[in-house]
Amino acid sequence: MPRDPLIGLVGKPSSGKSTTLNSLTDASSKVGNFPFTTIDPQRAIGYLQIPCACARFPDLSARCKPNYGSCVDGRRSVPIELLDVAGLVPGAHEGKGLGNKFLDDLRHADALVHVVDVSGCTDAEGKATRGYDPSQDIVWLRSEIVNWIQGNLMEKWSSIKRRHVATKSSPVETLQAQFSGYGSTPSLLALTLSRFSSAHALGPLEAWDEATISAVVSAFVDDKFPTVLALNKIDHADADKNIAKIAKGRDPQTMVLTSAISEVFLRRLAKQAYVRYVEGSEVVETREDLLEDGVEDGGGLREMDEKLKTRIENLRDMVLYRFGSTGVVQVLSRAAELLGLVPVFPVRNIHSFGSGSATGGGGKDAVFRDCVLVKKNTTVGEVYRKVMGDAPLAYVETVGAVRVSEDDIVTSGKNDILSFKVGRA
Ligand SMILES: Nc1nc2c(ncn2[C@@H]2O[C@H](COP(=O)(O)OP(=O)(O)O)[C@@H](O)[C@H]2O)c(=O)[nH]1
Ligand SMILES: [Mg+2]
Repeated sequence: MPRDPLIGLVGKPSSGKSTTLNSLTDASSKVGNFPFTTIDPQRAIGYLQIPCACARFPDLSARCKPNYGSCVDGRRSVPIELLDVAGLVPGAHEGKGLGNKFLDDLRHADALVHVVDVSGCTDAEGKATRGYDPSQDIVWLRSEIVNWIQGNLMEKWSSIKRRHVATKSSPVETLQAQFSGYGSTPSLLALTLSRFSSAHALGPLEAWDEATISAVVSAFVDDKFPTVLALNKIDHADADKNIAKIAKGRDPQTMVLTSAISEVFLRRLAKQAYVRYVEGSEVVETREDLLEDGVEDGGGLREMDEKLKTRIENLRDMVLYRFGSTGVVQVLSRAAELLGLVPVFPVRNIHSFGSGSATGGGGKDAVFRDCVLVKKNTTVGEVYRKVMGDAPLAYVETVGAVRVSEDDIVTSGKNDILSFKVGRA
């Protein structure tokens, strides 16, 4: 059965992992008691913003009442699990810091967010300094992961080799036996190995030298752990030159500029009724702004003292107007894009899109109560087993009561609204 996708936050101490996690999980959109809210202190539920299925049908938005998360004007916040992988320092794979403990946590992650302190005010160990070059962190952190996996492999390499030859296994079979603990699949490994062109042919596995093994492990890490860089602390004056250096020659899709502390601050002020803030946007309104716009009683917002007003002004100038937002919400969207996550909307009734029950507080007119996130290339049948377990499946319908096959790959906008009929066909 496919697991729920899990996004791991990595980065050296004091880069801002906990702040980023808090900024993403302390959402006002958190309604209902999500069952996994307190699995352990490192795990939390963030909210991924996606276009909701209700937006495709006129007049349905008002009746869209998610069981978990929220939906505002067709923008839906869907719960997604986050893991704070703390304690990563140079030398971790040899046991420095928390050592292999966090590397073991990593196994469960589908994508990584590497939180980088771009202010240059913390060194590789996370100690306070000035003028540190954060592009180094990107290099060493990745090599820690590669070295960890390679180290585990090299320890057993001679017996792996012997078994490979004796059982006449394919390279994918042999590697899958070694890498399944990191969440590999045969198709992922086939993809990884296909990256080596005939010009850089790998040759038979039993003849691989250490450099070849290293290249294979490195390619596997890229495929298994797609990574978004969250260049954090952009509110700091030293950030600009460091960002420019890191951005050079990188795919911009894998990079987001963030100020996690600003997001935490804005959400707190909104909760205390000092501002109106649309999470993840550049829109912050104070009582004065609203009064100016003719909103009665300033929208009921509270008066701020001069100090607080100045902080808001600075935050607008340094972060929101310069970068368009605090960036943290985009971090999750980017990670979801890298993973190719597809939101699927299981409904009881394919005509009304209702759940057919009045439980859960949404009323019996509520539509699109459920949304599950699945990885790309997931089939309709796999979604069924994830949602309904082992019960026998009679047939599946999508919009217009059109039958869909269990083997169809779910695709956004095509067959992502599904009604499962339990029983014998
Ligand atoms: N200036 C600035 N400081 C931040 C930002 N995010 C986190 N910090 C500060 O960096 C320090 C370490 O943050 P923390 O989240 O505990 O880092 P962790 O060790 O990676 O979990 C704290 O003092 C935070 O207040 C940010 O966006 N801007
Ligand atoms: Mg922390």
